Amino acid sequence: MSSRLHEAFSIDHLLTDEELAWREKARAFATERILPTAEQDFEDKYFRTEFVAELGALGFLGMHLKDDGCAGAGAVSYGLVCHELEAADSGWRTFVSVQGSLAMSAISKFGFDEQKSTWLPAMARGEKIGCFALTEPTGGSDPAAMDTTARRVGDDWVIAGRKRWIGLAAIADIAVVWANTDEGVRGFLVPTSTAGFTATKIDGKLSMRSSIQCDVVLDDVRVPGEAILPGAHGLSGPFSCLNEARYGIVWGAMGAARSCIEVAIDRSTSREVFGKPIGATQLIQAKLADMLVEYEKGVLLALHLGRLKENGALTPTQISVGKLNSVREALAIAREARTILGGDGITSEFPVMRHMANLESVRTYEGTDEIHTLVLGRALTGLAAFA
Ligand code: TGC
Repeated sequence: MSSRLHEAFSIDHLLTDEELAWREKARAFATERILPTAEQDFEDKYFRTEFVAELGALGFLGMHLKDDGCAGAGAVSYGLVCHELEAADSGWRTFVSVQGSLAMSAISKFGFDEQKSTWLPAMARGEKIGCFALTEPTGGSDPAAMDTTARRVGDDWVIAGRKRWIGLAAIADIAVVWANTDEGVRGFLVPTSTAGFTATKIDGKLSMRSSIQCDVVLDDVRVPGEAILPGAHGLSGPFSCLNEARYGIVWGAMGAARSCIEVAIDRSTSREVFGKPIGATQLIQAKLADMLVEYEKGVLLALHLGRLKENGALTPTQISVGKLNSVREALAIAREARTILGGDGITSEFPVMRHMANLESVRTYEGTDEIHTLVLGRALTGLAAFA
């Protein structure tokens, strides 16, 4: 973190030594491993597979889970790690989210003991990769309308349907697949090597270019009866995993915002126009001040939600407040930072356009701005206005 931003706003005194240690580990990984190639990887659409085991060795995968092999860290520690990873690139916070908050959380919350012992330690080490197949090509906002089905055939289940925007699916070993059954929505653990399972990387993305999102086809994929996640009945199953991922985004998006503010401060003090540093002008200072105010509010909200989560008191409505605010304000900060950088701001010499492009995805996945707005509208009025 730049020293000027740190002096203006630091939450260090509100964090425990353990939380600060997690943050330092993540900051070091982000700085030493992700950042040196972040721009090039974004341009090349290159996913660095070697980081997966490194993230596992650092304890970041499923780090908030208490299961065997997982670090059992607190919610704030996890949030701080998301913050630091996303300050480098949203793609790596997304990786940790999909693996830990979605796939591993689903197994931890709803799995048989044997499913947990088979998958969770290996996933925590980064030896096995998971994905979370909920969203379908017809749209992600209304999972209740999903077309994917699972039907009983003897002791087995046969799953048929299509999924889209599934992070990591093409490199995953195991997919958590959500499907309609005659008893409502259920979750299944599907090894991606199962006949009929196909994952194809989605190309042509101008956002999240160094991370992997896929189309998935489930062509009568046959899995044994014990592939079902016994604890998940209905949509509250996948939604409770989405809560975990959305919580990580509350912290993560503010990390991307921080990176943009740091660059903007640096530019403001080093770039001269009309014979003086642009940061000596009132217009630039007003922009920087507004960015700082929103960043401070966003981080304090994330910390507040983290403490609520640690006390088991965090509600989905509060998560919607955080997800909506963090991503919306991070995008606004990125746009303002770009104006301070002038024309150079559109180049890959600076991380701002990369963050801005990535945040457009973050704004849409895990519940769009519009969905979270309507969740809040429903909480305030008691009236659902989704349809
Ligand atoms: P409704 O159908 O009425 O409720 C179904 C059940 O779910 C419960 N529920 C929740 N439970 C826990 N946490 C939440 N946040 C929950 N929200 C709803 C609800 O209580 C009910 O339970 P039960 O026991 O009565 O059956 O749904 P709703 O009217 O409450 O919600 C409507 C709406 C629009 C809020 C919901 O459909 C929604 O959140 N939509 C957005 C879904 C979304 O975020 N999709 C994007 C997922 S991202 C993705 O799939 C890609 S993964 C990332 C990657 O791979 O890269």
